[in-house]
Amino acid sequence: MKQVKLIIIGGFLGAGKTTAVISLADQIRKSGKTAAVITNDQTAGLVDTELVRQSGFPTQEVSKGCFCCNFHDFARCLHQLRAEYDPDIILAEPVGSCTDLLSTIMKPIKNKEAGSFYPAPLSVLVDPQRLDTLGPGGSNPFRRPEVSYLFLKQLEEADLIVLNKIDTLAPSQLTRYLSLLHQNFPTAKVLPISAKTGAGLDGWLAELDQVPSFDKPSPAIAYDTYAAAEAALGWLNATAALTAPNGFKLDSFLVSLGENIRTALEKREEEIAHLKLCAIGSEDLSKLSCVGMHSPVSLDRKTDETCNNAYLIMNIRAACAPDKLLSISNEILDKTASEQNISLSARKTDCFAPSYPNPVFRM
Ligand SMILES: Nc1nc2c(ncn2[C@@H]2O[C@H](COP(=O)(O)OP(=O)(O)OP(=O)(O)O)[C@@H](O)[C@H]2O)c(=O)[nH]1
Ligand SMILES: [Mg+2]
Repeated sequence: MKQVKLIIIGGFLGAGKTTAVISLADQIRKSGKTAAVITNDQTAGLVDTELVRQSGFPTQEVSKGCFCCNFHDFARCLHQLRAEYDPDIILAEPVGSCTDLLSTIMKPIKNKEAGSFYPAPLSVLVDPQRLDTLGPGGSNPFRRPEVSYLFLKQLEEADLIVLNKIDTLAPSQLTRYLSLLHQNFPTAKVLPISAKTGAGLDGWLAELDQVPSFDKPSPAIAYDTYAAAEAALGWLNATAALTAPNGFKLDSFLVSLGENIRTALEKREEEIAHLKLCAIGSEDLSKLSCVGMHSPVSLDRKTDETCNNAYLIMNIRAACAPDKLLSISNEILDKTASEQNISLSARKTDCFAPSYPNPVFRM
């Protein structure tokens, strides 16, 4: 069996990793090669896994914590995909609050799994809006300084900094962000792309054919600050069955729910990192994201479906205490469902702050 290329795509919550993974996997498929995907979260019930599966790629989910703290689980998923599908390439999306991937994933893969897998250069995606306050005299990209620390550490270890969402930028903005990244992270290659339109994907794939240099030292990471950043983020994964005898529109329910959660968090001055909602009907799904208080809610995947029954997945990451996040999301879900005469059942909710990162290997 052949050695499989492993492409790790890191970056902060909402940077566009899942969108990029699906676009790259599509591009790989078009080139006649085969791709599989591993998604990752602190707990089960992932919008991302649903989206990747819908795109038709073999998918595994590591859902009991990040790849680095569950390296053996990650390796088991890699081997399972290789044994079942024999893909040319596996794309893996670590949790968006993870850093130190070079020491805790890339080097362990190279040293312990060399017979089966080889890592491509480490890509870290970035949303240009998060860069607005970077640079001399700039303030922190996040209200909480420890979250800003985590965000900058992610970029610092990248072989490839992938400036995503360039479809939203004017040429002068693009030039400014590129030079900001070159100045702040001189050892990384900076690649402008749009995961949405496909711009720049060929160039990125060409860079991913290079062999990463493992000679460069991993950035020093203050684990206590990294842990404080993760702990500052409330994490909510919830699922529920939705029923309405008179029917309801998936898109409009999702938009109302997203807007209402965003407004409720804003009113309480709680900062969204990424709010993701997905409603799955009998034929199609509707999916919405909001990637920060600077951003509106965006219905990324629309369906005109009116249905009587659907399945809802909510993934919210916000700089908010978990108990507060839980009560806000429950209250808003109840209110929005009742306004649209939808009843809720089989509700499951996990809400917590990620625990101290404790990688299996650190090389
Ligand atoms: N305009 C534009 N939007 C994009 C692009 N890539 C992603 N997005 C949007 O950004 C939002 C977040 O995208 P995701 O792919 O879910 O981001 P992520 O990094 O996987 O987020 P997490 O899994 O929470 O860490 C969604 O609304 C996407 O549609 C892009 O190239 N252009
Ligand atoms: Mg994602």
